[in-house]
Amino acid sequence: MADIENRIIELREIINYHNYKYYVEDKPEISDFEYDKLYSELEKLEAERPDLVAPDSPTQRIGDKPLEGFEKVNHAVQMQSLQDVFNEAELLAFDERVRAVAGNDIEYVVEKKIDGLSVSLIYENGRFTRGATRGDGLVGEDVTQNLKTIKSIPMLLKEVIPLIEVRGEVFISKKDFEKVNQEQEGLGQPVFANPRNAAAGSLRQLDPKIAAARRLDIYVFNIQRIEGKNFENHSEALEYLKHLGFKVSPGYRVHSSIKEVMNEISRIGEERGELPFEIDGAVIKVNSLRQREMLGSTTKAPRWAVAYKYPAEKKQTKIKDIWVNVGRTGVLTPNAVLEPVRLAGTTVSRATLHNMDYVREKDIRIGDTVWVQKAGDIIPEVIEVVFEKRTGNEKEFVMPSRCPECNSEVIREEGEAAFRCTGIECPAQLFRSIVHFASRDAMNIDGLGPAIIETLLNKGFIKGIADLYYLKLKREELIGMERMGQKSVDNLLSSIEKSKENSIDRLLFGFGIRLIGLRAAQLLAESFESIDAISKAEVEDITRIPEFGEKMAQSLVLFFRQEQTKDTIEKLKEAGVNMKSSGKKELKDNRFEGLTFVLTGTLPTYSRSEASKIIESFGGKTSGSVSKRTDFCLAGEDAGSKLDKAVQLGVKVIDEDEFKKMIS
Ligand code: 0OX
Repeated sequence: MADIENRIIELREIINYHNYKYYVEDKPEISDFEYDKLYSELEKLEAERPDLVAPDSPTQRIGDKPLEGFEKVNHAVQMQSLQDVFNEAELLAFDERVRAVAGNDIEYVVEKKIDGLSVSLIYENGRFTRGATRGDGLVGEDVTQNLKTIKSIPMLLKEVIPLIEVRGEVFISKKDFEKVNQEQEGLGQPVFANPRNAAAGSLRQLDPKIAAARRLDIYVFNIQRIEGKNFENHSEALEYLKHLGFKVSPGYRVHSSIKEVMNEISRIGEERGELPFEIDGAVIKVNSLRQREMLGSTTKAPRWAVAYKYPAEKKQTKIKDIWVNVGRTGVLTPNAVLEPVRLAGTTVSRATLHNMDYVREKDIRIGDTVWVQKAGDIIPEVIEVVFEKRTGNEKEFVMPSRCPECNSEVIREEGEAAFRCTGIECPAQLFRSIVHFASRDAMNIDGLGPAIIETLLNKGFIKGIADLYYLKLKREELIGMERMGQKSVDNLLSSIEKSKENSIDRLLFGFGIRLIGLRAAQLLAESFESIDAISKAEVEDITRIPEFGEKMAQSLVLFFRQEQTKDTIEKLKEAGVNMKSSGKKELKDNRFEGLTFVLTGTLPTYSRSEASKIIESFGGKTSGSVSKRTDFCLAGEDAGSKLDKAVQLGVKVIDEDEFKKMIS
């Protein structure tokens, strides 16, 4: 019995040692195979003796239950932020301020500023007990379970001390970031824009198994609080953190002048691209803890430290071609295909050109040599043309008039930079269009949420909204799908079936036609007798509807002109989806169509608003002032200047009796 216990303790120590060698020092002493053997021996023994499984055993890094949410945590010591400086002059000003308070004998520590997510780790009696995100510096979130999956975070310290809280930056290496994004793509999930987002997203995963799979790492750079120990300076504290088993801020150095600091900053700037992790600057800290106390802090940031931010890296390369990407909202974005160039540690062969206005303003052409930069985020952009390198053989780029994904017409609205595809079945937009189609204000299809839609699309069950109404033919296959039992499939099919009876305003709104919102869809449904009638309407027919402007009408006409729209409507019709307005509106009397009335004075029986409603219900318009375009002035008692003006302009003046005759 005691043998098992001893062996368990021994194995934990051996495994912890090799974890340290591998994950902290990056100097493994045994092969993965040998490591795995030790690990599975420990797992086996712990399975035999569950009473001996300690929470800090190396086998317990990945908790088995996802969390419901994260608890809030009050930081005992504020997790301060850093003030930024952007150039040498600002750095010198910082040095001046420091020396004015703390004297001329100053040492600085320069660290790389890791671009990740700040966390605090608490150890009680040498054991890791709680880890939290920075949050706003005062209150963060308890992410202990996910932090435990980071192998470079020691579960047990090499020296047992009563209490220590340290601060570090959780990050993901450039290589692992690319792997994570490949995996995301494989799963049909959105990719992360940069390693920092990937690290933050992973640390905030409720399921620790997902967090564990993300290969997070940490660099520790500060002691927030400690009991029973004193240091004179920061570098001493960092050495002590190393001694405790932490992976400490890499390659930090102590400098005795701001000149040396500046050289170090330049050196880091040069090696930046080749580092295995992303940095967003360098941190300059006063080394002496006594001097730090003299300097103190503002409400947010210490006065004894600053972050030097490097300008975005940029390089010259050539644009081989410009192609167009269609986003999920249908917006067409021009992208430059580049001659590959190394930039901030990765090979860049594509860069965004944002939109057509940008391309014109900067006069960017195919064949141009351009400056490319990677700003804070990882997506590279073309920033300007090197005009000296123009040969005259460059070609201007023209936005295609048809969508490269689905061949529908591409439109650009007045005053908008974006070009958009109008295809209702455009594969690039399909997910969003179906989510909208099924949503509550549109076809209101119960049980057809984004997750199911995603699966239906991925498995090829649907290629457009009309296919939803043919899903019932694939009932058996649907039942075989992940997370879809017989009951939920039948419920879903019956909600789809039910939606066929919806009024056409829902269908119209569900099409997601640009500029046609809920109200416009209702007005259309009231003014036309069927979808067919709407699809045949001309711009002038539509602008007759009060509240409809030219742009809305054009958007509608363009939509119904598309082949994809026609096909979709045909399929919907065949499936039995309602295409007719509700009865009463079909009898609509438009005798005042195109006529404008001005009301003035008090009418014997109608109030003004009653009279206006009557006019509008017959398709007419009312206006507040008389002009040459006024057709009738409906005047009552005490009519004032409007009546005078009507007479003056020769507008026909009528009283209530005549009005009643007109509507009888
Ligand atoms: C980093 C980093 C961040 C301590 C006092 C205020 C900021 N991202 O690498 N913060 C700090 O320092 C804290 N140091 C760093 N190296």
